[in-house]
Amino acid sequence: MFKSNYLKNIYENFKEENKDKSEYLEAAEEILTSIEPVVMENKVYEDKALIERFLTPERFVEFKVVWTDDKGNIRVNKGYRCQYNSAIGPYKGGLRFHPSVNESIIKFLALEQTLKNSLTTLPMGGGKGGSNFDPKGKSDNEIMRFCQSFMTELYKYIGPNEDVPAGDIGVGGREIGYLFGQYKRITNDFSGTLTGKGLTYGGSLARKEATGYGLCYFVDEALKTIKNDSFNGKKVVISGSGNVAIYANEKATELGAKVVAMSDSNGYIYDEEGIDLDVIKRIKEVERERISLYPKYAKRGNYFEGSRGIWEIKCDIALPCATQNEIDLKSAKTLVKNGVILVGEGANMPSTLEAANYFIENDIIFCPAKAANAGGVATSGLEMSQNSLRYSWTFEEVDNKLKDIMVNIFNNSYNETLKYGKNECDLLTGANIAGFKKVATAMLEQGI
Ligand code: NDP
Ligand code: 2IT
Repeated sequence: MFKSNYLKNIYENFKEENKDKSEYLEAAEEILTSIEPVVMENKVYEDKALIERFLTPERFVEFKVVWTDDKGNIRVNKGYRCQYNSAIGPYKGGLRFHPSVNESIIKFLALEQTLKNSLTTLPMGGGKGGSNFDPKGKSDNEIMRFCQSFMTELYKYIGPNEDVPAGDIGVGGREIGYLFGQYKRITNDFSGTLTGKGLTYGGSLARKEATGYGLCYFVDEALKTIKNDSFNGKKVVISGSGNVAIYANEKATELGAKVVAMSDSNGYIYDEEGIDLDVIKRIKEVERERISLYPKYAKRGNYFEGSRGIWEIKCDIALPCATQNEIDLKSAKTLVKNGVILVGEGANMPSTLEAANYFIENDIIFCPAKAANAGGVATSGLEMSQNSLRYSWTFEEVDNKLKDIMVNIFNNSYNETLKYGKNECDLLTGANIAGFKKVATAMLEQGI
């Protein structure tokens, strides 16, 4: 698979050590494959054991989270924080609460985050954390007690110049509020140690919208540069109906597209008139309910069981915004057969490596997660700046900075794509190389 013996050995050892961690292995394989040409050109990486060092997290903590449910039962979950790389800034990355969370998922996300944060051009290292706690069906009080217990351990490892967590799947504004409250209670320190905070206590305007909006800014720039085209008049399918999916829908629609399908983990809705986003917001943000309610509330559209079926819908642009590995090779083939021209990843690693390669080989513009969804963490970086300045920028100021950052990420990735990619659509190679180079330079300059 690798031409370089150096990378071949590293990958074999990594595989042996992580054979039970499929997501982490997949992310590492993708990155190593992409950066191979620059590793071969720069002997210093091998001389300084840079790749072995890069692929080893600086710290990984696993801890117990004990809490009491509303019936008085004592419940136990696992908590994690992976502090992957601090070469370019304090660790930064979200917290995921989902029953599937384990060491493999946290490490894959932390590794991806390291390159993503580098791409933002802001000074942030990479980290990720979370728990196998399932927020579904829990009362507000249960969520609060869980968050308090989780933070009672996590606070030991984080701080505004050390590690700054934020949200991810299952962690939104409500959870960040409870986590922040407990952090402040324990440490007596009101600081920007978390991002995604509420607007009354240091949160940034446009952070809620940032990942979805940023994804659309990136996609629009890619369409303009590579195909002299835009979102205008395009038929779009978006998986998921959480934070990223909702605001991707909002911006794509504003840019002239028609979003005809969205999903949750149970199934998807199809509405050929274009999805009524107010109905989705009501179901997901207010009622915390299932997307199957859409046809009843909107009085149009249809619901189908099973979330994977969404990729059978004919569309011009597919924006996977739910979770990892939601597009396999079979779904990729269906999308290509149906004429998709661009895939923009709002979720982290939603396409399997086989699927991603299939898109690229078929000249489908492939906007990889670590570049295309970096608007969320970039705006978290802007929230950190505002907290340090003890100041807040207007929505337009933050949104304009976000737009500039996304265009910059596209240009930096695209420049490397033109040099090293399989073709112009291979933004995967370009993003990995652009993100990696900066981290590698910082690591080399800081010594071992
Ligand atoms: P939310 O919790 O707000 O929404 C997640 C959505 O994805 C829900 O619709 C959920 O459905 C669906 N989903 C979750 N797990 C699965 C699964 N195993 N199978 C099918 N559907 C699933 O999370 P976000 O919108 O914040 O995150 C979505 C993706 O975007 C994740 O990959 C995350 O890592 C990534 N991301 C998030 C950023 C952010 O700022 N929030 C920034 C960059 C990336 P259900 O309700 O049924 O569980
Ligand atoms: O995957 C991601 O980039 C996030 N969940 C956002 C992280 C952050 O620190 O805002």
